[in-house]
Amino acid sequence: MASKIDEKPPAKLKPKATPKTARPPLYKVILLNDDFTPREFVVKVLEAVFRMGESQALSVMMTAHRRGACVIAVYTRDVAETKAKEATEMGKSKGYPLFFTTEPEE
Ligand code: TYC
Repeated sequence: MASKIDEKPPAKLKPKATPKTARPPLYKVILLNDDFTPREFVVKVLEAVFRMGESQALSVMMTAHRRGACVIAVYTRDVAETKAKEATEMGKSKGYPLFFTTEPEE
């Protein structure tokens, strides 16, 4: 009777070209400052589209206001682009130049 000890070790598997653990590339959504969109409206958009609480939305809006831009969140490419477009559209529908862009994360 063959004992466990005599069994051949499992054949080595070829490593996959893309390992199972690979994560999809992520994209930042960035809020750009402008001189016309009312602060309260920017806060509303951040709450509605990016599910922020009021205090986080206020602090993100003020960072963009003071520094010119603020990274809001990181998502897969599709989600980042959809949210940036939706948020930009909310401003556009009110005649504001509010703008959200996306950029790949390093
Ligand atoms: N700078 C705008 C104002 O003073 C407010 C604002 C803040 C607009 C952040 C855009 O991303 C922005 N009314």
